Amino acid sequence: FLPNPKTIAIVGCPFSGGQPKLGVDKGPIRLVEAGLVNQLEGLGWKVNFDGHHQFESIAAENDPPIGILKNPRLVSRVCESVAQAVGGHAKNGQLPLTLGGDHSLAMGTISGTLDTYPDACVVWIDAHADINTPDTTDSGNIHGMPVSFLLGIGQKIPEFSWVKAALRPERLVYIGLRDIDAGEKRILKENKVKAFSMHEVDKYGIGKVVEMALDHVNPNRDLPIHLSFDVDALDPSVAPSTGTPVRGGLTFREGHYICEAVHETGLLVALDLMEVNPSLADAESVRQTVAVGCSLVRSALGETLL
Ligand code: HAR
Ligand code: MN
Ligand code: MN
Ligand code: MN
Repeated sequence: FLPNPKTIAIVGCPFSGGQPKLGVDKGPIRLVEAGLVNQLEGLGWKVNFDGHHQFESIAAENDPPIGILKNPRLVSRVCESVAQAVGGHAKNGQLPLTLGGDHSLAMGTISGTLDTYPDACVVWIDAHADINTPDTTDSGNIHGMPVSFLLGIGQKIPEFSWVKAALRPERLVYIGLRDIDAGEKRILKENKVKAFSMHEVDKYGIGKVVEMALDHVNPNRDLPIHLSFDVDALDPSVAPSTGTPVRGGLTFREGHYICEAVHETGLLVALDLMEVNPSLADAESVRQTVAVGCSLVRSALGETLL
């Protein structure tokens, strides 16, 4: 899908408004400081990075909760601007790499991808399904909800009317789930969304799980792929610096294998790396989490072991 010379557009999104913990807005800055641009150039990509996005200008000064949704206008406007950035880069034939920031941002990134590639499928790697609706959320944190907005399920909030319900449930697959709310379990069943939890990773092994996941969303291996990777999919021993760690996660190799296998399809058109929070845990844990974030991105963009 991508023209030569192959170009990555880094969309740095220092944003934390989809959840309450400060510091996740520093994730993209730390990932770039760790040398990500040079690393991707080393893989043969041209890298377009013109600085992190500035969301201060769209900060809503008066943003009371809607229902229990926190920072709703801010999240909506930031995601709308991210959708435009991602969509613009994709339409220019570049591969948008969005660095979060919290996972509410994927409402924007996936909207931008689907606006450019309406047939794209989404591979969502996460401990969480992020599919609560405004009716089912217990926390009111919008980072637990972006998928429901993309699918167009649940109560409609006028402030989010720009989000097209462009994602079809059969074009979505999860890997790594292990912390799903009761309401989310019901939504997954009702909409027949395919999900491979850690149980299936244990049972079949990661190689088979990725094959089954791609067979579901991309049976002929001809549709564009958007890979949205929440670093908390990894086990907390591998990626400790994240806001909602859940034990029993993907190993270092399982996480990388997913990225390598998606790269091997040749179908990747957009990539998100989300929820790195350099303010959580000690300095060595932060270094480790930032390093694994960079290395997942490199694997998805062509780094091989041999
Ligand atoms: N399901 C819970 C909620 O809706 C927790 C969501 C935590 N989400 C993330 N993103 N860290 O995957 O609040
Ligand atoms: Mn840009
Ligand atoms: Mn997530
Ligand atoms: Mn998560």
